[in-house]
Amino acid sequence: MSTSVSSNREHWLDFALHSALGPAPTPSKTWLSSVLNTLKRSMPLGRTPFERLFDGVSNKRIIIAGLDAGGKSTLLRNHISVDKGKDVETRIPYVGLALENVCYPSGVTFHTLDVGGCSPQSYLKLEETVCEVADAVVWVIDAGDRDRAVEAVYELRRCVYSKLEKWDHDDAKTLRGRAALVMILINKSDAKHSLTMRHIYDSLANVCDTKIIFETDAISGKGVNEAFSWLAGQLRHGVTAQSDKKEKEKSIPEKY
Ligand SMILES: Nc1nc2c(ncn2[C@@H]2O[C@H](COP(=O)(O)OP(=O)(O)OP(=O)(O)O)[C@@H](O)[C@H]2O)c(=O)[nH]1
Ligand SMILES: [Mg+2]
Repeated sequence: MSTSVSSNREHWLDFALHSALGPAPTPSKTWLSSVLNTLKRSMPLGRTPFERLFDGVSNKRIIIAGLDAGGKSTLLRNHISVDKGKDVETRIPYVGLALENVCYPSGVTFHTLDVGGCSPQSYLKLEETVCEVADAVVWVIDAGDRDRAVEAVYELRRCVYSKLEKWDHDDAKTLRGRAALVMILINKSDAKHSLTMRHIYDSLANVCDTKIIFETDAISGKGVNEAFSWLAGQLRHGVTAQSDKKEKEKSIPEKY
């Protein structure tokens, strides 16, 4: 894990986090599991094309977050799962936060997280902390739900970027925001009159680069591999979205 739990965090929060996410992913220790992993690596046919995108990435925790009905579970079950959804583990820890998880043998784990609604203050803090301890946050926005676009962007800013927003007046160290690496998916791009990258980029103009935004359709799979291939590349090379200045800006259509 790239980010350690801050020392001044309240004890209940550490406990809730452990309960929600389990221990941080670690490499397999037994000789048998390492032999099996080696065998699995040398037999790539048994793995899905999606899993192969993450070759060379190990022990990373990726949170797939966003408002309800954005398509997080669909992404997890249709694309990330290696066993048609049978390997999706649903965990409802005592805090009541429902998380679905998929874990690859490499230690790359994906967790979905529902954000927003009328959650009590303690949940908001937990959501922010989950984003903070993740190696990457994939924020899913429902492109077909224009009515909640403002809420989706508000929650994204709160959960992922609120430290960044303090930066102008505060401390340069917080420039990267709360999460180490962020990718925004505008999912359901197949929906009629859907939101586009331009809408979201305009709402986030001061806090993110265009290159972290992708349009996806989790049902047909359009755009999904492209987006996660970018994410895997960032994780593989240890580059954070905000610090990689050399990458060319993605061009966004002017009109929407
Ligand atoms: N048209 C279209 N529908 C989608 C897409 N992705 C998901 N859906 C549908 O949207 C609905 C909600 O998807 P879920 O995957 O359950 O969304 P979620 O974010 O997990 O929702 P919660 O678990 O309620 O937070 C389902 O009926 C999906 O079939 C997409 O890209 N296009
Ligand atoms: Mg779901």
